[in-house]
Amino acid sequence: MKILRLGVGLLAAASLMTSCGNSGTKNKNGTEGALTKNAAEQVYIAPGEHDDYYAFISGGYSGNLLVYGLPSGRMFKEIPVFSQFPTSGYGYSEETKPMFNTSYGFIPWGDAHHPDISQTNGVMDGRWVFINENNTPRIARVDLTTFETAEIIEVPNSAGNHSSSFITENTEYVVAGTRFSVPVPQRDISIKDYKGEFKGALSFIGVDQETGRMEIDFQLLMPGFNYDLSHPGRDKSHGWFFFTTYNTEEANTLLEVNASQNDKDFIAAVNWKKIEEYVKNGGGKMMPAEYAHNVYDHHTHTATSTMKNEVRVIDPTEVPGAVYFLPTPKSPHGCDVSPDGEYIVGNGKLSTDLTVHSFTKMIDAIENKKFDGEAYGIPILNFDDIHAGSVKKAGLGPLHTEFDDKGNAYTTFFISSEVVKWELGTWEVKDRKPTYYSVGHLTIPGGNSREPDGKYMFAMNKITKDRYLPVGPELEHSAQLYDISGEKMELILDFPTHGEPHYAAAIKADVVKGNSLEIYDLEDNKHEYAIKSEGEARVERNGNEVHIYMSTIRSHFAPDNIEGIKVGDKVYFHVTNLEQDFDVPHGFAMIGQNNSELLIMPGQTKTTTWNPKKVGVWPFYCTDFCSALHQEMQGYIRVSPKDSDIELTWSLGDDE
Ligand code: K7E
Ligand code: CUA
Repeated sequence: MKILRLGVGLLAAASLMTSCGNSGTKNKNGTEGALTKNAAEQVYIAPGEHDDYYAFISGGYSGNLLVYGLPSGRMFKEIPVFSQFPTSGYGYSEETKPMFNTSYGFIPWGDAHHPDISQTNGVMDGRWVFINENNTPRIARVDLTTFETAEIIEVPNSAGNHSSSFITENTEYVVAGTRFSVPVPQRDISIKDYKGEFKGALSFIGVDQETGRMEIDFQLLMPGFNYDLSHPGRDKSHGWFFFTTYNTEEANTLLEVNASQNDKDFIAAVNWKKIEEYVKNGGGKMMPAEYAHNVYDHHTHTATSTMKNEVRVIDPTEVPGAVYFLPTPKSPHGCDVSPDGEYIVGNGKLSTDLTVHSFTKMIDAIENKKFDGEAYGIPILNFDDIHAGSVKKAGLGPLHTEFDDKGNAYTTFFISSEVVKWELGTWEVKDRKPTYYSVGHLTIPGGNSREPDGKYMFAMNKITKDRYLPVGPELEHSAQLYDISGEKMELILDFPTHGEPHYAAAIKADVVKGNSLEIYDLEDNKHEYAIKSEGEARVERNGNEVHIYMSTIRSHFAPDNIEGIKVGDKVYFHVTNLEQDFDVPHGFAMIGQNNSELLIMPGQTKTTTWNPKKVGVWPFYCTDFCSALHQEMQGYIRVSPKDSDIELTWSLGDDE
């Protein structure tokens, strides 16, 4: 890796010297001093100024979604999605625990890969971000008024929910595909019976246009390949969805060898409009399937979880014209569609060429029934009939492709650690720039829509090594921002990301920022334990359950002294933040709590529990520095023995 970097660095330096012909000090990227200064200006956002774009970068194995600004690379927020987050109490508070309910029980962690932003007419509209969980298959929806997770739906009959969560042109569907095929329904069979017995489910999850609510409309039960990535058709190919497959060999052991035998795997082309129609006419069949659907309501500030017990499944061979296989070399990873919907790029990670299929040619071949056999009853098209062109010897290990607004495509190459710019139609390579190091995905704002924005591109790298000050063996990953407005790409910024940044979705800030909420309206707080004023603060005992209706306002809790709690009680703190000013949260933490603190936004109610185990007088306090008298924001709870007859009392100030 080191050798490679030096090699490319020298090349870059050499080309700069010949093109500019001037001398100057060179930094370790091989760029010249004056250019470096220019790059700094390009990413500089003056204090108090705002960035031009939001970037939503997946947190990978952190399970979360990170919000960054571009071009500065500054991080604004970590949105907890699939993982417990003690910073806010997400997944620990009573209100948010139901978000982690699944058919496997409570799952406190997830592996998030591909965020995608909602669209209207093929253009990003900034209402919601969807993101997949790979390990225990789920799709989440983040609301971009609150920047909080609003919904999580489990995907049954799936494993390794990887070719997800991509959005159709009008957010009709968020689509999820299974990476690991599994027995459907799950049952106790030999792994050797893989071939024919295992299925790959492609799930089409409908999205309600008013509320954003998700429901699984249907699952297509495909042959037992690995469905790796996907993208929707758009514009002329709207109504289709494309999925890369590997392991069409259907191997179940040593896949690194056994799943690399076939010269070509497939891109599966799915005509979802046709299947939608079939379903509307009663097609498909309901099969028993257990999966959780969890919804957070920001009026009640509470999530509910519902267990579903059936799902509609479709056998692709029963819907003529619904699915075709496009032969594609060789174990493709990314599957990307050009802004006009004409080109489908298959990034064959074991091929030296990038393969591009033509949607027009595909339709033509289908209409003329030019098939080259079938797999499990699904017609296979002829490679030559659908092939638009190939980018020859573009690099090593192509992974993902994005597009600009000038007819160019940008592909990442993992093995040769570079981004290559090439032209749609001529398939000519126009530029290549090294990435430091081993790039995975890349993102262009609006890149997965009809209207990409050709100003910036950022690469998300798997290896960080020497890019930042060393921090021991475990490093954050690194992203690199390039200016792509000119003929040649220019590296202008490195910035660290948190977790593993598989993919990111980015959008013009103007589309989103005006909708962002500042506070929750206290009057509108419908939480069942909310109080609207200090006068309503109280403590109620019900057997050994104690409910404390507590409020916060600068700079005290009400009540702040409580007596009559006993060892063995289960104490619920229902804390309402009465503030109605922007950016005045209060926190709550109790000594010896076995869960996490709460961070409560203005107008919001959150609940945490505490099991007092020891007799004594125990403090609680506000964890967020909320005013000059924040350190005074505290209280005490007296805990008496189990059999004590101390009366339950509470107080604030002199009203004892
Ligand atoms: Cu990291 Cu999109 Cu999960 Cu490729 S995937 S790198
Ligand atoms: Cu409230 Cu500190």
